[in-house]
Amino acid sequence: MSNIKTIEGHLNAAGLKTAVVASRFNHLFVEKLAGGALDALKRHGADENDQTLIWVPGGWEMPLATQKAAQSGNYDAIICVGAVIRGGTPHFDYVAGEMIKGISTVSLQSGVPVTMGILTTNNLEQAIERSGTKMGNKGWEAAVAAVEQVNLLRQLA
Ligand code: INI
Repeated sequence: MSNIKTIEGHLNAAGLKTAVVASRFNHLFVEKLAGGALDALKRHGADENDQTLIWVPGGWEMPLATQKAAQSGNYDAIICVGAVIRGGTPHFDYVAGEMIKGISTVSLQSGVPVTMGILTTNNLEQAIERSGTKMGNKGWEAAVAAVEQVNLLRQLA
């Protein structure tokens, strides 16, 4: 293994310009995810002045705003945070499916790393667990993934 050329991203966020795109729907959870993402960036060396927080109404609106942010050229990476919680109708599937497919398309088409800190849960308890309690904070994890991905892609360019 030691002779194998290995390329991987480091976790130093110094100088990185990032946007956190957050959906207001289920705000109780999403504000924790957004806070977790911003905290992770800061703790990995990013400057607060290089961070932007963009609020969209709901997950449905996330792909277009993320696309605009990616096209602006202002950000090295975009971290999407949101929460879709299953209800009694198929609404969940439409919103979750489109928002996640949409941000993935933005990333592939723009070349800007977009990471996914979006909860798709069956109930409120699962959302609580993943927004800063016993299962961690998915916003924090998505921010760390963004830092790693930016630093990886710079080596692949
Ligand atoms: N938006 C979410 O981000 N999460 C949800 O769980 C959700 N549910 O379940 O309805 C949701 N709906 C709103 C949607 O994203 C749009 O904002 C709305 O339809 C207006 O276009």
